Amino acid sequence: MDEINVSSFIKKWLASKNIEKLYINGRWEETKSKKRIKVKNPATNEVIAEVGSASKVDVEAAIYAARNAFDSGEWSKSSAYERSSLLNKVADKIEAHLNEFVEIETLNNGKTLKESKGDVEGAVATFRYYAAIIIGATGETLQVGEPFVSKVVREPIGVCGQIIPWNYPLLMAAWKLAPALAAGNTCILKPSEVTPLTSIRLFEILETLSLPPGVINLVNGTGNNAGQPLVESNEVDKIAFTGGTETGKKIMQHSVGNLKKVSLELGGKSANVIFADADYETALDHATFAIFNNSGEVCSAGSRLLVQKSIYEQFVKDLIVATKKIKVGNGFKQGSQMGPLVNEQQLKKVKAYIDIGKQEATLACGGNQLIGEGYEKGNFIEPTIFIDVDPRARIAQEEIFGPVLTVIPFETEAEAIKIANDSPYGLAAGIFTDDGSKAERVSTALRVGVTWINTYEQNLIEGPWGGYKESGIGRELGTYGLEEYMEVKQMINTLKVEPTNWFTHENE
Ligand code: TXE
Repeated sequence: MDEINVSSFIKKWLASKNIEKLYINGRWEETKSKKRIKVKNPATNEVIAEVGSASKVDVEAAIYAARNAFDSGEWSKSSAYERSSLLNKVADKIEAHLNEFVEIETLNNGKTLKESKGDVEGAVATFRYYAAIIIGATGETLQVGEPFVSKVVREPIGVCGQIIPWNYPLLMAAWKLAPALAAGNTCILKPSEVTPLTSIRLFEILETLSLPPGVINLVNGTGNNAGQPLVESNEVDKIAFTGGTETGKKIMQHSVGNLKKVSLELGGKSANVIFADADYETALDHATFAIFNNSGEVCSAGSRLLVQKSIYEQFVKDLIVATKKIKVGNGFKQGSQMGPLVNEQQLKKVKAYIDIGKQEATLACGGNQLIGEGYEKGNFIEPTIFIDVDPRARIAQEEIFGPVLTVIPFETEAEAIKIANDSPYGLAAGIFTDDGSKAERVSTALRVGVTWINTYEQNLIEGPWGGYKESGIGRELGTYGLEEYMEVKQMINTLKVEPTNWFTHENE
């Protein structure tokens, strides 16, 4: 193992018993299959742990536990105050163990310590946010006219299967668990088999908070063995998924049995539009951040950079200079600004797209895997830029999910909007301009779930997050994210208790 700064606690923890187990009905359980999944450090490709691989039987046990826990009402009918207080305790505990989470995330995902710290802080904030808003949640009384009284209440949906990816492992667990628990649901979390470690640590911490057994369950395993049984089960009332668009489509197909609620946060090919009147230095800085942060493994990465022709040549030159300065290295190493890709499979996918790009456009910088000293056998790749890209080229249309930027010139505002909207995805977009009205016009015209004006990748817990088109269904975060975990019930009462006499009168 690459042991740069890995604390002795983490080394011991990786060899501890819970790593191999699943958390079901309030206990750490051995998998029935006894199978294991090897978990690797992306900076070296060395195996750092072997986690349990759940089979259908294990997943069914978790579903049974979550079903019973929900139906018992102990959690689902508990007071909002009680749930809020629990979520605040989760936040406190994560904060108290912040450094552990940061190290585990960097070791397992490869991202830099700075990036991991941002994620862990984001997880803390998510638990605190839902702890706060659930206290103020209210229903509605409708003015429907006498003799009726109508009130609208929100209730938890039930058993929620939550399937998360590898790019923000702990943060995605928080985005799923916090609103679901706040609303009173019971949960079965299925982390990515590539990055299960921070979820295991999170459940060890949750265990100390004495939730009723079955309210939270953790099933590690592959998509087919552990994910699909959750999706197919008629005892699961909702699936919340973040991951690739193709997997999202499969999940929709497999969930039809009981018409469970499905929310999907999928891929993207987001446009970042730079107008000539933008603050030049700000736009340049955000353009690199938008694509190269988290090694480009971000659903909302600004992977299509649209630059107005009058500044195109200079902007591209400066972009290349800035990109060449990015220090790629082991996430633990001081000074590393961009870590490796998460695994060999992702590296292979990104390299294949670079090869396609070489046929379709001009490679302006990067394009190579990094090997040799400091890179060991890790999945390191240079930040890569293709320029003069045809908006219809594959590298401008398909999600690469790595540090590969496609730069496209445009002349007019109308052309920028047309190119930006020419995508099967619709997650996010950036707009850089000094003209407030233009920013507003473009923002309105774009078919995406989130727009950023003169900034990029600002994820606000208070606001809705999710995509148009093939970027998904439903929203996370904010009150919108809470609503996704609640059913709406209308309760109609009458001030006059009287029969309708519908069938006892002659037809008039
Ligand atoms: O993702 P998957 P993969 C995109 C990105 C990436 C591509 C493939 O383009 O290159 O997807 O990555 C579980 N039933 N994103 O294959 O398959 C799986 O175990 C139920 C974008 O790793 O989507 C994991 O827990 N579950 C994305 C989760 O789905 C299944 C983040 C995500 O894995 C399943 C990650 C099945 N049949 C990748 N098959 C984003 N939107 O941020 C897999 N899973």
